[in-house]
Amino acid sequence: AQPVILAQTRAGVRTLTLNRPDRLNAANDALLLTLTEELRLADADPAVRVVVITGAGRGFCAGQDLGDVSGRDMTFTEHLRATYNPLIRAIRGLSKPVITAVNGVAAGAGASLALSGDIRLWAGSASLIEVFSNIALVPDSGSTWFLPRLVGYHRAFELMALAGRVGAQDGLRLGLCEHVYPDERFADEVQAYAERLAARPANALKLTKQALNFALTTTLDQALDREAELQQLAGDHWEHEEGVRAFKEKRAPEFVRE
Ligand code: T3D
Repeated sequence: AQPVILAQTRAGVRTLTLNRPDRLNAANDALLLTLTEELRLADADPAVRVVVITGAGRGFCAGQDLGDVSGRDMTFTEHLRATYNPLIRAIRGLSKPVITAVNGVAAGAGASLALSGDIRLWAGSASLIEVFSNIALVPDSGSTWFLPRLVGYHRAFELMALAGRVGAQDGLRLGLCEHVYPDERFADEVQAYAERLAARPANALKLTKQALNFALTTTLDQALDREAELQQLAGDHWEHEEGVRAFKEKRAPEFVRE
């Protein structure tokens, strides 16, 4: 059988490809658990500086595989806690930047996955649908947390209630992605972007991700305190010394050491 996740590393970029193209990469348990495990491995691998999650074929991820739901021996709550929730936590907690490279339609939990990246890059033919209400379910896998923070409560509610399809230009306008690239150049543009990120100071980016994630759920006072703590960890790291030395020597800093 075909592996449900394809994995390859190039120039410090680990690309994890959802690989059920004939189902628009709809997620079964094997795909969810394998992706989560691959993220854990990427986090532990010093050769990996950036992780890309993308889809094979014309879809990114059509959400839960609806062929797998009936006859399941888990409740919805148990299933979410065992599969989707650990995946989204793994992405948000990863010590390296995660790019979600949305090559096509992202629906349901696939939309949540698309939104969960630190950087979201979309192909021109990408789209996002909070499709859950079409099958009378509640948005899950973090959509209720991500989407209102991006577009506000009211737009989020409308997108969820009517399950409208957001195309790439609207996705960019609404802040659901950082960049849109033409389909024919998408894979190359994603790799080039990821390599640019991989050349940045990894320790500083890890701490930046921690600081932002903390700040999203806290007060200014607490965020200021956490910044002061994390700044110590950044300032004590060799990357900081290299950055300052490079500035004084009027050269580009070298943040990648074997
Ligand atoms: O614990 C729990 O289980 C709860 C968790 C819930 C999380 C969720 O994600 S709930 C939402 C589940 N997803 C959906 O409801 C989406 C269903 N799919 C669609 O609405 C459409 O396929 C799309 C809008 C995503 C794309 O439409 P289109 O016209 O581009 O493609 P298509 O023809 O509908 O799909 C192509 C094939 O993929 C087709 O198979 P076929 O006819 O060629 O053999 C279709 O059945 C299959 N497919 C698409 N989505 C799913 C799927 N098969 C299984 N599960 C899917 N989600």
